[in-house]
Amino acid sequence: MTGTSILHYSRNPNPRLGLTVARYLQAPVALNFAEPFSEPQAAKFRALNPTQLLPILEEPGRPPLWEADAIACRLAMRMGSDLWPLDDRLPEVIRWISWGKATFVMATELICWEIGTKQRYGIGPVDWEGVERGLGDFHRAAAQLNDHLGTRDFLAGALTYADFRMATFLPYDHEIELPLAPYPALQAWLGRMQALPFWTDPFEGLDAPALPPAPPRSSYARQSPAE
Ligand SMILES: N[C@@H](CCC(=O)N[C@@H](CS)C(=O)NCC(=O)O)C(=O)O
Repeated sequence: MTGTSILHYSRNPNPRLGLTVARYLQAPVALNFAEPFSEPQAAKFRALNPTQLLPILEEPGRPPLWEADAIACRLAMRMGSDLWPLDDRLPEVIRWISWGKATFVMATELICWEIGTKQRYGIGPVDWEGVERGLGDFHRAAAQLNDHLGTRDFLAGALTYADFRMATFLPYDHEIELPLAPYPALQAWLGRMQALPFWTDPFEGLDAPALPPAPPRSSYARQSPAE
């Protein structure tokens, strides 16, 4: 392949996931911090991805690739990495990606949206009923993951992209404060993820402005009906 590939990312969860995987794999891609909804970048990003969302991978001679999972697959293929194994192990990896997105990832995304993103950008008050629903789904999925991870280090035995995907929203836990305490095997797995290169800080050495901080939890604590 000739020319330079470009991975467009931001500090938000899915672009962060794409960036973490690219850096973990040491993929030969230029890393571009993007603001796809701001002028004058919006038109360019609309052309790359009709949703304008990140991450997006531009590769010479190929159409732009968007969706973090597809980008991770592509980069792992290019690097010949078992992070996305192209053999008998693949269905197991797909199973955890698919199950995770419908359960654990979706629950953590909902909580992160209400308590992290909405508050960070002043989009609106916390929908506490939504958070309660998210927490119910979180506990169901976390219990299942905890059982599964009690007997193995990673979801499919060895580390794969399914682990990265399952943990998409966990780097934001300092803001969203998930109730992880009842799930020691899940916490131990998260510790193993945090020990991976670039997991804790995929932005190391990059020119990527910090996200606006989410306001302290105390500033939008849930009001009781009487208040
Ligand atoms: N399903 C998509 C979701 C992409 C997405 O929602 N990206 C959001 C951040 S999580 C985005 O690009 N927001 C604008 C930004 O970060 O500037 C994927 O997995 O890649």
